[in-house]
Amino acid sequence: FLKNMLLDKNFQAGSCNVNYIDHHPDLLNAPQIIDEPASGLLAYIGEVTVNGFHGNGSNPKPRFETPVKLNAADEACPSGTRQLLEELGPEKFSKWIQDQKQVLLMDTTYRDAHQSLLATRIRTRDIMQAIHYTACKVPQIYAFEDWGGATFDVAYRFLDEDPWERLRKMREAAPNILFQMLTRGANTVGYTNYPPEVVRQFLALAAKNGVDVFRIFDCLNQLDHMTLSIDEVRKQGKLAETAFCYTGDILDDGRQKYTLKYYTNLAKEMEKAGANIIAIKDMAGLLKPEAAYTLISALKDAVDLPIHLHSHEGGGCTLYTYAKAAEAGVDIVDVATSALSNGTSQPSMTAFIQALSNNPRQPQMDIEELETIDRYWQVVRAYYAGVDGKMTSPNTTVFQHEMPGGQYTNLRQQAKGVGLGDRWPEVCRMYAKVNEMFGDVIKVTPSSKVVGDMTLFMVQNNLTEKDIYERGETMDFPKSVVDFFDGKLGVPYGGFPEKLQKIILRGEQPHLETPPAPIDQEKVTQNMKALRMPETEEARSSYCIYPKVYKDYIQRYHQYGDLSILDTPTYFFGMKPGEESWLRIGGKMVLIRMNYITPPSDDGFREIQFEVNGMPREIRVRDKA
Ligand code: 3PY
Ligand code: ZN
Repeated sequence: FLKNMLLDKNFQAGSCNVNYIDHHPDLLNAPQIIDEPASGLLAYIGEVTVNGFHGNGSNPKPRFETPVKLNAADEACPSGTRQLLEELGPEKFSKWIQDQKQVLLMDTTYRDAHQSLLATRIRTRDIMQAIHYTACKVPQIYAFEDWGGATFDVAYRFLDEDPWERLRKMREAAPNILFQMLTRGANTVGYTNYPPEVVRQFLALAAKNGVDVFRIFDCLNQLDHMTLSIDEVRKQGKLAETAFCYTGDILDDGRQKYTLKYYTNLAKEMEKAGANIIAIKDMAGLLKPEAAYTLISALKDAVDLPIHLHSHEGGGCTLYTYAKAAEAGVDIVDVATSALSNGTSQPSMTAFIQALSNNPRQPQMDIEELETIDRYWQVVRAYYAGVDGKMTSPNTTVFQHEMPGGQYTNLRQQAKGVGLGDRWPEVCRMYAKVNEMFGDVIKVTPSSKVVGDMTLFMVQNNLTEKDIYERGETMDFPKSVVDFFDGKLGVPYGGFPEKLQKIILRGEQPHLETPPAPIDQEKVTQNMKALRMPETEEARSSYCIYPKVYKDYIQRYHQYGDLSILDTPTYFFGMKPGEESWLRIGGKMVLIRMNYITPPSDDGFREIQFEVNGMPREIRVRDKA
């Protein structure tokens, strides 16, 4: 009876009362058929329990604290910057920004903070427990940076999630605060240049699904790689924030490739190209306090646009830098919830607010609410311990190697993967050397990956700069390095170092002006049909940008169903015998219980018995250990 009761549609919908059984005697009859959608989920839970996440070996499921419930389900969000943008339009809105006395805050918790600390792994489910509450209780936040950068491919690649779906869900939960995304100019959210129609379609869809502000940058600060995106964003009636990447040190006489004039000229060109906001993208956290004061003061004179400062805490000076930036008149700074701040991430939002006490530019918002929200993230961060670089203290070596915050932990992980874990300081020194060999380039995705790949190549093979110049013509350089010198990402400021370029391209001429090949849309349609992909424009855009990643995601989706409904500990670790979990599948509540797992049989399979709404279900999983 209990099983039938649990399977009953009205019971599942919650519309039954204590007399229910009197009116439904049929529930006392034979068991009902169990929903099929659970099959894929059981297969996934079985697989991750036995073989670990992505087959990386099973780990005992830790006991996690229960995060504080951020409950504002019955509240409507007060109006915020999004309504203001709708009312004023982009031009007047950017004037409104400039008129604000307080420094405005962009909260990067949902994008760069976890990209920099947790390999971009925070799942939609965990975001959704916080975003509505935050939008309701702290509606003074200028924007959430919550999409783009690495969140797009990581969602498909490692989280079995659809990034478009994430965007729509967040939009519904936080309709009042601007959503900002990071887009890499002609690379959008990928690592290579895409044809114009792919870039335009992607941006138009991002706008349609909920992005209001687009931070557009190019990894070599090449403005002509950004203009098409600026044009499309403006066409969509959204805000074009153009970012120049900051590297070097404008106040260091010994580092005068990227001068104050270089940056102010770039900002002027960006203003002419149609930017609504200028961002300083200090991806490695190299901008020191006095330099920030000088740079921001000069930018305020050079352009009539809001100045938005993005930096990382890596070296430990950034909160101080932000204070000097505030003094110089910066309009917006990027901060994150404390639990996901510092290390290689942004400075803490509440620390910044506190630091500006008694300063007329102090942001005014409910600090206690921000602290409550932060308590939620303190617990949730623990789910991601497996990818957490646990960079908690300042690391001033960043001023030598200049690795972007988002790259540091990744490259360290990669170095460990190829056996260079205990040679990490050497890797950092080599990174700086490679940068010098490349002519001092801007290092940010994807150019930072090129420098990183060359670095690992040289350390792994015990090569020196001299070896490259003497024997380089016989070496097989990483593909990203060859492509870079072939001009696939564009031309670095000041050009390529010719001698090295000749060696790497083995004397061939670079293909500097070759535009990316147009996409055969007919073929795309055929492939999408054959692979049973959804017939949506968003699916097409994802497939054009990431054909393999998207194909793999769809295959796993067909195999397992929607895995985003699993709680994060279950998604990463599976279940333990005796554990139960309520899931909402297709609008119905389903209770899954794991009863037992057998040891591997002679043929290497384990049997797992589950109960789904009280009905036993057995599956077999091959133990790959
Ligand atoms: C990205 O491109 O994802 C970045 O965060 C660069 O800093
Ligand atoms: Zn960043």
